[in-house]
Amino acid sequence: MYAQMVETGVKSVKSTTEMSSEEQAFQARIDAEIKIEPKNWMPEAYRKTLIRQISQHAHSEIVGMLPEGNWVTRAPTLKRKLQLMAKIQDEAGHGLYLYSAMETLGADRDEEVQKMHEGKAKYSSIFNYPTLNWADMGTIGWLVDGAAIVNQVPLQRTSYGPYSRAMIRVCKEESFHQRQGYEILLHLMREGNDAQKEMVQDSINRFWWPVLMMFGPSDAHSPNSAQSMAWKIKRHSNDELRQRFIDQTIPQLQILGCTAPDPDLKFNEETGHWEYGEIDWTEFFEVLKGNGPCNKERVAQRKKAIDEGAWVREAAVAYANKKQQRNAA
Ligand code: FAQ
Repeated sequence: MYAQMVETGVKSVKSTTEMSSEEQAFQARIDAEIKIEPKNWMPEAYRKTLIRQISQHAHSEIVGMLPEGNWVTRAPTLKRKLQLMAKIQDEAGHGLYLYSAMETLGADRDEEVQKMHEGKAKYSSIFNYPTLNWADMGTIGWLVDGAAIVNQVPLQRTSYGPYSRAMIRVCKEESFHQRQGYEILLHLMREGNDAQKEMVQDSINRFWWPVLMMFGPSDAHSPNSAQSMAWKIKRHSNDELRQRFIDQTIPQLQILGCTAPDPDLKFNEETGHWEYGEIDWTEFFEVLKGNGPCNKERVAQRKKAIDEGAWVREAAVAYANKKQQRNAA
């Protein structure tokens, strides 16, 4: 029941007695696991929270194409190049489903994209880190898509219908990405020379902590979690999902024959979970403020793509108008 979740975050959640009758009926629908659809009544704050989360998620998919796009021309074989291009195209598709889901809430796509370009809307912190070697393409698939799946599998059951349905397809594709990424690393570790193996370890060392940050601030510092869990937008807390990811990833790391750059990592026999060291939250919040290694470059690249694509959009609109006029004649 939602009232039991109130402790989870730092923003308080309305009790049933503080709710209007409309809000009570809305919450009862959520508690009964009935999806909220675009035409149903919803509190304005629910709509705004969803627009915030879904738009950030969409921006992440679109900006997330850039670090991998950096390696398309340098993929080691034709097969790897084709796989990488297909993966990047999938991420574009995810961005488009998500923008469409967001539009069902009455938000305007151009306005939301503009907010991201002006630094007023966030996208996932992970995409502000550079991709320095080929193994990064494996690490992104394995760890970044892997973390995205752990976060997104519960979102398949999120309370808003269009978001939940978009997540079902996205998760299927992300699972494939995770496997192809892991296969790149396994191949380098099993068939590669010493330099190639070192490249894998170097890549894991750079991405490990930023990937753990993808799940968001710790529960004690997550302002949105309590309300989002009460509304069943989020099904699990940030720390819960981070722990789930670590527990499922360490055995895969061991199979690779690599290590994590965390001296405090140890298995707790009693709890059955891996314990991990302190995350550098100062770094996380700096990245969120726009001061990560690649923030400026990523936003500049997205703006340039939008500006340079203006003629394509104008031509498409002109063509659509011409076709409409012809049909009317
Ligand atoms: N980066 O109160 P909370 C992918 C912000 S998709 C940047 O805990 P919430 C696929 C948060 O927005 C990756 N900002 O917030 C792919 C909030 O700021 P606000 C994206 C972050 O929303 C793979 C503030 O901190 N996935 O990788 C981050 O309840 C490979 C306080 O945080 C999604 O977006 C962060 N890591 O929980 C693509 C999944 N964490 O808005 C290409 C959907 C937190 O109040 C290649 N989103 N913040 O100003 C979610 O599940 C949630 O929004 C969380 C954050 C869990 C990310």
